[in-house]
Amino acid sequence: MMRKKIGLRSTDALLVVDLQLDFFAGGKLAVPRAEEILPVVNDVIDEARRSGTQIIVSRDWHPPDHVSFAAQGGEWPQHCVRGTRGAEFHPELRLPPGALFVSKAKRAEREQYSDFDGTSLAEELRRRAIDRIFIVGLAEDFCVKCSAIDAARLGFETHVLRAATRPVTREGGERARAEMRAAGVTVIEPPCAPYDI
Ligand code: VGL
Ligand code: ZN
Repeated sequence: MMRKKIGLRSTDALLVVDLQLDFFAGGKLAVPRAEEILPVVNDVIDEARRSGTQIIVSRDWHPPDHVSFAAQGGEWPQHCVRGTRGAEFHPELRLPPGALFVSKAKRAEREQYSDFDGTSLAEELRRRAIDRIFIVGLAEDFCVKCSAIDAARLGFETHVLRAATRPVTREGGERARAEMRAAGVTVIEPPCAPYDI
């Protein structure tokens, strides 16, 4: 499918959030319809590569006793445990050379939904004079939302591509979009119709 171009520039960053096997069908914390975004994400990565846009790829990278896991009293099944198959990137994701990688939620005692929380990502982006961030990936109502709101608060012009993200729950997605917009994030609706979310 041909999709409309975003109009990426060399002073933009594309942030690809947590496209790891555990968040896809058959994984430990499968996000409904996550598979649908892979071709869209790959198209956006292609555009970013052609535009000289810095690509950042994040991953959820938990120790086996992370505070967010049910056995520790948290709200999630055990997922994305560092070094396990479920923590690997989806094999259809076309990971580009030159991408910057961010691993997060690595400490047992702390949850970290945002790619900016406790990382040097903001400084890395500023050092590269990046002023706009485009966010894709999973999940819209957790790591995408928290990363987008942090990015906007840190002063970046922040966009989330709705065609390239999916929420854990539909209601969570609706709330997330409202919260993101309230924080000044632009939620870009799917560029090509029909696109059934
Ligand atoms: C995420 C739930 C738990 C995410 C990570 O990447 O959005 N969601 N851990
Ligand atoms: Zn997690």
